[in-house]
Amino acid sequence: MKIGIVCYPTHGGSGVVASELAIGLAKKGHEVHIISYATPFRLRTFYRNIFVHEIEVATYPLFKYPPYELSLVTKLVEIAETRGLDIIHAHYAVPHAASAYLARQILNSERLKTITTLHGTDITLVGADPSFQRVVKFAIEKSDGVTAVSRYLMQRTVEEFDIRREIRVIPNFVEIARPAQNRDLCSRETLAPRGEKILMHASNFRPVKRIADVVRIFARVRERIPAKLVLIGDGPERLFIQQLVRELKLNADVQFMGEQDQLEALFLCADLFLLPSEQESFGLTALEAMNCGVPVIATAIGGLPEVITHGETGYLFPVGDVADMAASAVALLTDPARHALFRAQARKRAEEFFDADRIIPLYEAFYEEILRS
Ligand code: GMT
Repeated sequence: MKIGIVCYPTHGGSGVVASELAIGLAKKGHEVHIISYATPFRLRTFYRNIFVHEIEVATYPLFKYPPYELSLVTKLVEIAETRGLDIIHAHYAVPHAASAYLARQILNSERLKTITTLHGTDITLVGADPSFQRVVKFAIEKSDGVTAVSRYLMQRTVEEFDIRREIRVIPNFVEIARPAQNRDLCSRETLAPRGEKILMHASNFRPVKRIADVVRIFARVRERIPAKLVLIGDGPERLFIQQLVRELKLNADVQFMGEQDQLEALFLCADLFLLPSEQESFGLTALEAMNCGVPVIATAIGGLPEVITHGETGYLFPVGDVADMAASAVALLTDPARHALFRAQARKRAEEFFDADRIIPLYEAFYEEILRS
């Protein structure tokens, strides 16, 4: 198949999933065209069968807001025509699903199909905003196929947008072999020179991630056991979090790593991953941590219970329950036998349910089904 994948190039989960899907499809011989405003960070090396097309967004003094979605439509029309695309697969509904719809209308092609994958905030935060709601609903209804990354997100979309069509659940996935390829890059001694326990968090540092809770959980853990906190990522909350770390006098034990392209190299050093988000449609970083054999303490919200099994691969608590999250972290980190069991179970769950080799064929089968319909 010839597949055009539209995605954001940044470190967010939707761009990661789109890039990894492109790599998986290209390996299986499909021709994949990535359409994005920059090269997604995971596609900066050359892959056979992957072609990256950057969208040039026209600016003009009249435009306070350059019309990205229209430049995207133009690029989609050009690529679909010149490369003979079978499918345009839009990752993140806003505005990609609407742009894909418009491109297909312009091309007036029976053959070309559009698929939208919903990732989370495109439904729960951005898409539900009154300024986008009607367009998102329309674009979901008009896509030839729609997928959601968790059962939670599928149900939430149906309720929020009163959707009556099928939304196929295809969960996010990980490359099972990747941790082994990165094993030598991990250096525990650098992050925790006195053998302290290593807690980690990775995100886009937005309020929805509740990183202040990460810091407060860590503060309680460190009162009980020697520990270090590694914070990966960047975003609007970073300065506030740095201030909180200073106020709690944790500077010496908290390391800000900024954005990282390959999380596995760091996750392999971790003893515990923290994800106390207010909303999370899936929690890709939690799965990436589990793939490295790291148990996760998270909130029992959104799609996280579909990824993390409470009491087996980590623990789930209500949003803001810092005390219980910290207590369970201490209990797990001070019980070597249970910690080793959770590590093994986390990795096993990633392997059994979220292996790229199992999930990418679900996308292929969905493409084929849509092309036949
Ligand atoms: O986490 C974010 O806010 C970024 C966002 C994105 O689209 O990049 O993440 C969403 O999509 C990820 C990939 O499917 C999911 O793993 C995240 O759970 C989801 N984020 C939220 O729902 C808050």
